[in-house]
Amino acid sequence: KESRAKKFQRQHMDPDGPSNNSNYCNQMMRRRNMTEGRCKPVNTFIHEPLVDVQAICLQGNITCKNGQPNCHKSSSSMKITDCRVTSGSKYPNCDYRTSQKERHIIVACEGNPYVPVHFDASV
Ligand code: T3P
Repeated sequence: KESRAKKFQRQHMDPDGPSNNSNYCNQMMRRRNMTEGRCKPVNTFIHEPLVDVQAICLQGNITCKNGQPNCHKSSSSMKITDCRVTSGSKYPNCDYRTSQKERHIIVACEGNPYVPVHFDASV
């Protein structure tokens, strides 16, 4: 079974991206298997080295949106792409808007090694 850490990497890591095109989210959301069963409504890809994203877990704890204490905010801003399903999108034809941003990101970390398992927010 896919570990939570590997699932985070599949859903959120794209260190070599972004390809500078408006179809990025349509392609990547399908390629990373987030359009099976339903169109995942919101998903962020991070364009930074994995080690730099893993290092966010060393930052001080903050409270996650769900009230758990295991969230951590990046000390620097990171290159990200937000994918948001369009209002006209109809499963199984998942249609996404692609927006590139530079933001601090907040991730939840778990386990030993203590690594990112959930993307909480960008700020
Ligand atoms: P996951 O827990 O698999 O990382 O909050 C529900 C999902 O939406 C969650 O999936 C994270 C994802 N999400 C993003 O990827 N980017 C965002 O900016 C927000 C708010 C949520």
